[in-house]
This record gives sequence, C-alpha cells and structure tokens, in this order.
Amino acid sequence: MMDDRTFLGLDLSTQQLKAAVCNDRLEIVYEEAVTFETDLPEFRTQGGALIDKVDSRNVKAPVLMWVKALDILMDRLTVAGVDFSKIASVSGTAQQHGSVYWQNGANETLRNLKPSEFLHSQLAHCFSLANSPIWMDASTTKQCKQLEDAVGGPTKLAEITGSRAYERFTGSQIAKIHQTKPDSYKVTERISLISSFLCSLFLGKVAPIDFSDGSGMNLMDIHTKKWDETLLNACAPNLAEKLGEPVPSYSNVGSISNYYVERYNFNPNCRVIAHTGDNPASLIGMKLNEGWVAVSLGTSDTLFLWLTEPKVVVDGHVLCNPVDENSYMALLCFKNGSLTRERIRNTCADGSWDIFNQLLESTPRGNFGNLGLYYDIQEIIPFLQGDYRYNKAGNVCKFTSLEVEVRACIEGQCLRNRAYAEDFGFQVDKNTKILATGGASQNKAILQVMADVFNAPVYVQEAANSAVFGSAYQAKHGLLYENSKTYSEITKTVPEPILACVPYKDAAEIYDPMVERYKNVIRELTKK
Ligand code: ADP
Ligand code: XUL
Repeated sequence: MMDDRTFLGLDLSTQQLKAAVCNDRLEIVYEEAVTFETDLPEFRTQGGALIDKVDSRNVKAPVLMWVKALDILMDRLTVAGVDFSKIASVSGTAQQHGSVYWQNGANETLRNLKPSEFLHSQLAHCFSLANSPIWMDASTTKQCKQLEDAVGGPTKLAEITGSRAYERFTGSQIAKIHQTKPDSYKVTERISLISSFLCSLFLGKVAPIDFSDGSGMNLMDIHTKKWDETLLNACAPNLAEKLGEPVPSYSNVGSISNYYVERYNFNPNCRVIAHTGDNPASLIGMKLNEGWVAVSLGTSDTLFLWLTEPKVVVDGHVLCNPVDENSYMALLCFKNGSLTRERIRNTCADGSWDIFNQLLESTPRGNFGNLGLYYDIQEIIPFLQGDYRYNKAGNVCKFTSLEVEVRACIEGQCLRNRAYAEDFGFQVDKNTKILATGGASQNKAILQVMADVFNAPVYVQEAANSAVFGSAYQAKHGLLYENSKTYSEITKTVPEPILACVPYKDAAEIYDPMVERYKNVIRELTKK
C-alpha cells in the first residue's frame, strides 16, 4: 500500500503548533494549526511567550501549554478526516534552544500513557520546571562568560561548538537553572530540547536530541558530534546522563507509542523519526543547496546557507546539517522580526498589512536617506535594544511621516540581513538567489525590498511554511534512509521555487552605500 501511505510533520514554533500531512509524492493533503495566544488563553502568553514584567530578558513558555496544544491538534486532525492508520512515519521540528526539564519518574509515565485520557492531564506532574526558557531569553550573560572561560574564550568555543556563547543557547540556560533552582535541577531525570520533547510525546519515552538542534546548545563538538565533557562539567553536574547521546537528525528512533495506536488508530508499525530545530527543518523543506540564501521571516528573522565545511565565526552560528552528516549549515538569527513589523504596522497602518504595503510602496527606494533600526527586545546581533532613527545628514531624528517609518523598518531589517551575511563571508554576486519562507514571505512588498537590498531575485515556494513541510519530508527520508534513499531522491517530486520579485536596475547604486552606512552606524552604537 505504498501509494496510499502518508507522512506526518509537526512544527512547535513560538506562536503555534502546526501539522502537515503529505502523501507519498510529498503533496500536502492536510494542514492544521493551534495558536497558543488565542486557542489557549488560559496560559496568558503573548504570542506563545511569557515575558517577565520586571526583567524582560527573562522569557519562558509553559510546557503544559505545548502538551495541551498537541491534544487539541490531534482532535483537529481527526475532525479534518485524517486517516491515522495510513501514516507511515512522523517527524517534527520546534523553535530552537529552549529546554524542557523532565522530573524523576516522567519516563515511566510516558511509557504508560492511558489512551482514554488527554496527554496534558497525564503529564501535569512530569516537569520539574513548569515554564521552559525559550530562544527569546537573554538572561544568561554571566553563564555565557563561564562557558567561554572554561575552554579559553569565545573563539575557542566557536571552534568547538560552532558558536561563541549566546544567551539563548541551551548550555548557559541549563547552567542558570542549576545555579538558581538547584532543587528543581536535582529532581530532573532528563533534559530535552523542545524538538526532542515533542518527539518524546510520540515515542512514549524520552527521545534523543539530534545533531542539528544539538549544535544550538554550546555543548556539542560539531566535528565529532559528541558532547564536550569540559563544557558539560562547566554547566552542571551529571549532565551527560540527563541529555543522553545525540543522534543523526534523520534517525529512525522507534515505533509510535501505543497511546496513538489505541486512541487515534495509528498503525503500530508507524515509525517516529528524530525531531530537529525549525531552521534545520526549513533547510529541508526548502530543498536548499549551495548557491541559495534562505531567508525565513517568522517570529524571528533568520538567514541560512548550506556549508560544506564548518567555518569559525563569532557573529553567527554553524550547525550540523540535518540531511547530510558531512555537511553543515550557517545560521544568523535576529530576534526582532515579525513582532517588530507588527508593532510598526499597528502604530502606522492601523493594524492592516494592506495599508502597511501601500505606505511602503509610496516611498522611494533609499527612503530619502532616512535610516531606522528597531529593536523591541534585546537583539542578538547587534546587541542593542530600542529605536534608532537617522536623517540623510546622519543626525538622530524623528520621522515625520508614517510612510517613512514603514520603509525605514523594512529597509533596516533587510540591510541588517545583508550586512551580517557579508560578515559571515557571504558575497552578493550575479548568481545570488534568495529563497524566502515564513509568515511574512507571503508579503510581496516586503520581498521587493529584500530583492533590492540584496540586488538579487527572490523566490518563494508554493508551501510558505517550510519548517512544517520539512519535517514531513524528513519523516519520509528517515523512514527510507536505511534503504539508501537519498534526501534529493526523496524530495524530487517537490515543486521548484517560484520567482516572486527581481531587483530594480538602480538597486545596487542605492543600497551598496546604505549597507556600508548601516555597518558604520552599528559600529558606533556598539562601541564599548
Ligand atoms: P513562527 O513559525 O516563528 O511562529 P510564522 O513563520 O508562522 O512564525 O510567521 C508568523 C508571522 O507572520 C506573524 O507574526 C505575522 O506578523 C507574519 N505575517 C503573516 N502574514 C503577513 C503579511 N501578509 N505580511 C507580513 N507579515 C505577515
Ligand atoms: C535560531 C533561533 C530562532 C528559533 C525560533 O537560532 O533562535 O530562529 O529557532 O524560531
């Protein structure tokens, strides 16, 4: 019944839990989503996050909200008519870096889930921390220093793990939990990433962390793909046993928990494939290969490239590649993405993307020499917070019209993307092609600015949410990997990207100098 089989992919992102079911040709047959803020208002999150009112650097999310979201999502898929007995394998992805703390006895509870009850009622007492730190957290500067010192500085840490210490990365987050909540740490039997936590819910036991998401922790040696003992010891005691051994991202990690067989009529032979981070999953969903730059415009804005060799960089990250064990991927992440665009849309365009786009399109490229930088929350690179506005003469100013503000926001974000990609060693040339994904990639006016700033064509895929589709493709790849089916063979039926916009002729003339100007402004603002 090969023609009949389907693959389930999930994406536990910042704002939503999404699911996609694909057929054997990897065409999407069902899509459903649960939105945390509106579907689960009892958890009182802002877009899925709990931002501390006293110190906004502390950002968490309730673990049980994610579990409850899965209960609701499974019900929605049932109502939509999904035949679970046809699903051959499941894989998933999640926001990167966040960590979940399983309390002593949790693995036993996971192994004995009662099919007649919801997951959230059975797992209510399984977590030693009710709220998990997530990627938006920036509260671990002290622990970052400790990790870098343990191996001889930021560059050395970047050489080993692919990144210098970053506040949101899991190592410093675990160290902080151990230092500030020693009792909770003591009763923790296992620690999962959010991706491997989601995988555990399908597997019915704590699932392994995969190489790609594991390389976003500042704990794994990206060359040997093993935990670095010095770093584990610098973080917290007995960490190796709490993390378990990492595995390749496409690993077939076991059969689906009996809970799903009895409750939803899954086939007992349905396999669970390791889950990974959302950026690695997007790389899969976009069928990214060399020569393309992927730009994901989601809650965070990220930029990623396929790398054949690991590079050592201090601004940016090198992660293990999720489909090819010998390759890597470069990643840049900016926290102030969609939520910042939404703030400017709300203050300038009455909350409407249509009005926002009209304003954006009514201003000339280059914005009369105005430049704006908007960091609603503590940015990663550059390490800044607040709004900065400059006029043509380079003086700090206020913008006098709504359209200038809207264009300044989008141009500022696109200049940032190009400037940091260049610092990573990426050079725009006539072969550069950009592939856009994420919620805001459906906005052509924004993509046009991206095309102009990079002076390169921008493409999109028919399926805009590449992370969730990437995990459905990975479900198939992981299932057939043992039969020597390569990832490119498996995804050859996925349609090629579609051209969305091309740059105007004067793009380089306008934006090349603006990129340099942007870099100078940042240099001044971040001068110690
Ligand atoms: P994540 O996976 O990080 O939770 P998504 O990739 O689903 O996020 O993107 C969600 C974001 O997409 C929303 O916060 C919203 O601002 C943005 N978005 C949706 N539609 C548009 C649009 N037409 N123009 C610009 N942004 C949009
Ligand atoms: C990547 C990062 C974010 C999250 C949430 O380093 O922090 O992109 O994965 O999407």
